[in-house]
Amino acid sequence: MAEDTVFGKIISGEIPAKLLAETERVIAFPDINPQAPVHILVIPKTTEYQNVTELAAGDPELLAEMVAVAKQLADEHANGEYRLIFNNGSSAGQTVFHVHAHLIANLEERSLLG
Ligand code: DGP
Repeated sequence: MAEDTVFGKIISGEIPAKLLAETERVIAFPDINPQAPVHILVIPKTTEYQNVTELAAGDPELLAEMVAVAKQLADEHANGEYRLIFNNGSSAGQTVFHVHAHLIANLEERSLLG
């Protein structure tokens, strides 16, 4: 379980986040520390899965729903092309142990960030 993470607090409303998409089982909001002009986190509402390996084994349809939400956001906020990153484990850069996809797009505008 991934109950006590910052994303659990966003789901419960304890920590505010600007929702960019919401389905019955998924929400998306901007990453607090964006690495690209479009950098959105797509997460399931359930706290059951710590990483994408667990999610893919336990609920592949929910993983597919996250990808569908990411695609919809890439259509809305970029040109439909996107990078989807799942960090799995602390040595791979994971800091929040509630499965999440980093949706990154509009990379050609990176230079605008300075
Ligand atoms: P990862 O390193 O893959 O576990 O990514 C966690 C991401 O979560 C990181 O890019 C920063 C983001 N993040 C952490 N805390 C918050 C928060 O309170 N709000 C938002 N919007 N993003 C957060």
